[in-house]
This record gives sequence, structure tokens and C-alpha cells, in this order.
Amino acid sequence: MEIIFATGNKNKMAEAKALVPSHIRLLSLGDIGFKGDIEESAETIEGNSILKARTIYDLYGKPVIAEDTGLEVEVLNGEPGVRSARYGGEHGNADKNMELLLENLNGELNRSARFKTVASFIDDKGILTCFEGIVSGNITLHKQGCGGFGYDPIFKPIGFDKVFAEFTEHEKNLISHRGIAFKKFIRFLETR
Ligand code: ITT
Repeated sequence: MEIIFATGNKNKMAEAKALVPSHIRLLSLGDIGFKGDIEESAETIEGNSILKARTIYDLYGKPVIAEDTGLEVEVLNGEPGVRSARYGGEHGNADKNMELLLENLNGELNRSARFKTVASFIDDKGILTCFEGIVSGNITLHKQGCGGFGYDPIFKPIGFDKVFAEFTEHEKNLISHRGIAFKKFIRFLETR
């Protein structure tokens, strides 16, 4: 079974490929020859997730999965949230995003945060189903580790003494927001 994963983020693709069983082939936007930018103009994580899936489904008419992820920090009223990719001003500049977040949490003792992923699947008939994954943790004082991507160097999940950037991809997939959302998606495919 072939499913397009409508993401321009290679790290998301690598994690997702490790999560799906071998009979599901995830096609990248490159594999299907899509070269444009997908609009992310919705005001919620769920809205953007659906927008990404819908954009590609409308163009190709084939099964599509897309996801939007945000880091929600409690004392910042859920920021950066839906703006996680461009928090520091430049889309996808992880260093700038983390710098601004650490600056905004300077001196703050409550460092509670959660990653939230909403994955949206549109099947061959155009029917949409969404899957949510959340992992709670704390924002560290400094960057640590060198694995993962995005905010992984400053996010320590509850119950662990290391940040996501110090997890292997397999360890992260076992507990992460994306891992949870994709496991729900895989279960859905297997039971329908
Ligand atoms: P798409 O093409 O799928 O939209 P993106 O990189 O633009 O890829 P998002 O719009 O979902 O992704 O933005 C989420 C931002 O949050 C992204 O820029 C990453 O820096 C960060 N992020 C997403 N997943 C993450 C994860 O598992 N760990 C750490 N940071 C993550």
C-alpha cells in the first residue's frame, strides 16, 4: 500500500518510516514530483495538519497522511504552539526558535511543556480521519545532546533524565507525540 506523507521535513519522514510496517510504502513529496510549498495558514495545529493533507489529496487523489506538530509551553499560554516552526522568525530555523524560547523562559521555574502532533489521513475516497499524540515534559535550561531535530535538544520528557536529542530514533518513537499519533494511525489502517 502506498501513502503519500505530505511533509517537507526529512526528520519527520525518517521517524515515520521507522514507525510504519513494511507493507506500507510512504512516498515523499519528492517521490510524487511535488515541488511547491504547502500553505500552513490555519490557526490551530489540527487545522494546519488537515490543510496539508487536503492540499496534496486535491492535487493527486491518492491516500495522504500529513501532520502538524507544536510545542506548547504552559507559562507561555501554549506558545509557540501552531507557530513552532517560525517562532524565532525564520521557518524551520531550530537554533533561533530554541534561543527565543529559552530567552522567554529566562528565570522561569515552571518549565512544563508538551509536544502535540495531529496526523491527518485522507483515504482513496477522500475521507479524513485525524490522530493525536501528546507527550509531556519540561524545557531544560540549556541545549543538550546532538540527535533528533527541532526543539529536541531542550525537551526532557517526564520520567526520563535526558532530552529527546539524547534518545535514539527508536527510543523517541516509543514515547513521542509523533510515535503515539502514528501508532493510532497504523492501528486504524489495520482494523478497517
Ligand atoms: P512540514 O513540512 O511537515 O510542515 P515542518 O518542519 O514545517 O514540516 P511543522 O509545521 O509541523 O513542521 O512545524 C513544527 C516545528 O516544530 C518544526 O519546525 C520543528 O522544529 C518542530 N518539531 C516538530 N516535530 C518535532 C519533534 O519531534 N521534535 C522536536 N521538534 C519538533
